[in-house]
Amino acid sequence: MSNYHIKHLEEYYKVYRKSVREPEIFWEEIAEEHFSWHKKWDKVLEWDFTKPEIKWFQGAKLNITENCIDRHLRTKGDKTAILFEPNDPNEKAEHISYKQLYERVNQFANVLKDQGIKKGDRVCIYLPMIPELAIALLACARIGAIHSVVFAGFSATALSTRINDSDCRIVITSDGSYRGAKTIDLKGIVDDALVDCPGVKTCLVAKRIHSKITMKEGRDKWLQPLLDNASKNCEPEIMDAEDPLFILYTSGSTGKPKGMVHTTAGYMVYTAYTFKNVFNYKDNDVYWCTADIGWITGHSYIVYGPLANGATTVMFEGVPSYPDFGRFWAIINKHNVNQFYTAPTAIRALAKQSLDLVNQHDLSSLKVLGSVGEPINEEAWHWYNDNIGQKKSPIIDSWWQTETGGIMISPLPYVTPTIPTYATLPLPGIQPCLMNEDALEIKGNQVEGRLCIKYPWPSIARTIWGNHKRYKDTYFSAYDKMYFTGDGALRDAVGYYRITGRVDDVVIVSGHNLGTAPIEDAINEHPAVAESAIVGFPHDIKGNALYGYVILKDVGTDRNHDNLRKEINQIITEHIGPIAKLDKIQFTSGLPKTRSGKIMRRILRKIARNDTKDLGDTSTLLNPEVVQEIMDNALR
Ligand code: 7RM
Repeated sequence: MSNYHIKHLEEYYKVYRKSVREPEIFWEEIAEEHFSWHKKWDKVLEWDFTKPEIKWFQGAKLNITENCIDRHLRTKGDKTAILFEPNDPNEKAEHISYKQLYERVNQFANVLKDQGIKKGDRVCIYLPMIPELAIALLACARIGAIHSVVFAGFSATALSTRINDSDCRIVITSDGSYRGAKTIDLKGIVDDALVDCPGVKTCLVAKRIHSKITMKEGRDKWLQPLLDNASKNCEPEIMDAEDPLFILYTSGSTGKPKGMVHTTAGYMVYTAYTFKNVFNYKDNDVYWCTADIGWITGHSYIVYGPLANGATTVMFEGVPSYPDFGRFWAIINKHNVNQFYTAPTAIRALAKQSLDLVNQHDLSSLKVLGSVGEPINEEAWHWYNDNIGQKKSPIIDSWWQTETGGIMISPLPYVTPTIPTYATLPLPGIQPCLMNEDALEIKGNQVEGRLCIKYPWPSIARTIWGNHKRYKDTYFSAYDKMYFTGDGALRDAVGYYRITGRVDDVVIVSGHNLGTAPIEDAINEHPAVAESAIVGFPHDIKGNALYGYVILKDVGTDRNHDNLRKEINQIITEHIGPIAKLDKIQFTSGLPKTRSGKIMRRILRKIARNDTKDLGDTSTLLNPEVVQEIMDNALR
């Protein structure tokens, strides 16, 4: 018997040791006992981090939707699979049973087939958090098409870049979306994006807000009538273990977004196993992750991980502040949520509100509280623990990445003793290590370094779509035969990990990873901007916010600075999305540069965070005089 569900700390250590000593046997046992396969694998793992090449369960044949849906039908056909809570609290929640999910996924899969979509084709999904979103992912997986979900907060430019990068044939969207009291014209954004996407022949449109939109003849089709006419049966495409399941874009510190490719069997096994253990999910529990399915957290822990376990997973369309800041707590109360998984930025925003908004609601159903996306600060941890968990629900500070596919370092509830701000221990199968500046491993405890992973795990991304070299350069070149995470971490006296944050030019704003370079590229397109540099600085609610230093062209210097700031943020909104707007924009005559022309961001970061006592070594600067000017005019 495999140790699918770990129940106490000693067992964790025992299982962990086994997973390191005999990783293939460890994963093979889990894969054999908990999933259905058309054919078992010939080899559990083949890997080479120098190429890099990673293959799990090679030779196996399966379809992930059979594992997420079909195999639950006999015992759980009437159980709620997806519990949809609409934006408007007065609109009825929708309980979609496993049986209904089966039918709706198959209908959607048949619609995609009718539109000519085949195994291996890329399908772009640009939808709000409505059931069609989860169903669209599963419909793609049913027929072996590769989904590429683009978060519906991204702009038209960001959308078209992603569509073109992976050469999507079709886009699935809706007429619009609800966001609190507002509506958003999603279809209009898609129309703008598709001007630049000659490869897209079809756009399927779900009706959500019933707004007046224009439908382009020959390209745009209403989804619902097609679904209504489609058969509720669709034979699953039998996939190879290593066939791509999806592409999900994540921003890097430089260049265009990276289309991380996740494959089928390993991703399924790992997300299912970690869901069960990290959330201690029991058969009749109601589980809720507040992320958007546009991010990896939604893929792995709203859709695939929960459904692979036959769970009830809540999908919430709205925002935490509508109709008031008590909405999350009202939903927990209404649906008797047992496991709640959210982000520190949301916790901090909610902690600023009156406690009455919490105390009006009965939160006694809660058993596990999760946190993900960025380091959770001690104050937020305690607020969450005291007021939401009433000190009875363990806080699961789970560290992982789009690239890792699933949770990597995390306490297990009722197993691992927690400490605020610590993600604690690696999950079974995960072998983290810390590296120093000289690329040597730092052994022992009470040490700090750059976080790497030494050994493959089943859900690691296999490549960057269309650019394997970039995959190698980004993740496998900094340290020999290691996956480099881009994060710094420390390991304490008992071996617990605390993630200290990014060590590259990615800033996490409200839980969204933002590479600074693409934002700089966007604002440099403003006709008055000569050059710019963006850094992060700490922010009460967002965790980090963005601070831009901008050099204007001569022609721009007489312009009204406040108007320029608005225009710069407008350009960012158009190129990337409103999440990437700058909180502060300082106009300057120069940027501190080394002789080789590199901007010394370290100095700009210190100025932005008002920590200028020791700027460190500035002797290699070409223009040291500009540092004083920037400090004198810094925005506080
Ligand atoms: C799941 C997700 C990945 C980056 C990662 C970290 C940061 C995520 C935590 C965290 C501290 C955590 N994927 N991060 N979780 N930092 N503690 N529990 O967020 O690709 O969008 O972001 O997020 O820097 O590298 S992601």
